[in-house]
Amino acid sequence: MNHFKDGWFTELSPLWPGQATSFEVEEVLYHQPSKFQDVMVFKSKTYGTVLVLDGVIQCTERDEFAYQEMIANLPLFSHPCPKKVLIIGGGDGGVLREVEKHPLVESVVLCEIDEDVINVSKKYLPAMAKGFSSPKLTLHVGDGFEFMKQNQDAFDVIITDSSDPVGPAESLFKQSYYELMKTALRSGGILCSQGESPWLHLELIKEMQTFCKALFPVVDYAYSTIPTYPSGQIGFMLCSKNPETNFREPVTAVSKEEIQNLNLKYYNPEIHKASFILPEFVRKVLS
Ligand code: SPD
Repeated sequence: MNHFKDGWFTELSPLWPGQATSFEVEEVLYHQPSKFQDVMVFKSKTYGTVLVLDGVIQCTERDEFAYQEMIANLPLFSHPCPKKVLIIGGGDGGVLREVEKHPLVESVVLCEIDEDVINVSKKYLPAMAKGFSSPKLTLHVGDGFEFMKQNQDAFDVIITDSSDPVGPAESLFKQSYYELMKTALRSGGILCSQGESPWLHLELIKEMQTFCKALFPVVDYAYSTIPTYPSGQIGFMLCSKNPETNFREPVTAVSKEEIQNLNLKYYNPEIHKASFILPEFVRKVLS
């Protein structure tokens, strides 16, 4: 599929038929196939540098924080003591940047299958990739399934920062993957996964919610607004092994001063609570 025309990049995919997002391109900085996918980075006219995998936008410098801060902080501020964190995917480093600065996090493992994504991000997206120099980090290049099979009962929080359910990430939206995360979580552990958009994938979200409810005592769904992703919105599936967890009330409400110190641009305790309030057409299906 050719995504470039007349100086514009257009994000086309069968996952959002009949619609597309376009960005005016200043310069293509990198474009090579990796072992797993097509990897591209371009400088856009108004959204800064953009990372694209298999033709799908993963992040732009302008709005990436709306996703990375929420997928990281919704679970971290729902757990009373999130000491050990595992990130599956997240090769651009943005979620890692958010996780490693959380004061209660002592160690983070990032397990990414595609080393090229990490290297490209270090070179072209340094503000996202800066977490890779954290002393809290252990980097594992490999398959998330295999890693979790060998690391059971090991993590307080698991975050799955994946691309969409086609190609390398397809299996990360399936029940068997959630079963594996359950065994890799310690007692009381929490997971948060990229959960697509209710505007486009409500059936998939419902299906995931159904198997999650069979596995975990507490399951909830939140979302963030982000202009770059299809339909301007992306959701998060949250599950807890602790029946007492209430995702809608942060365990610790981060203060205004800490928000400044942590350099948070999207997340605050109010948006944490509000992100679980769903529009009626979604609430009807997911309730
Ligand atoms: N439709 C694209 C969804 C991409 C979600 N993952 C983004 C990775 C950012 N760290």
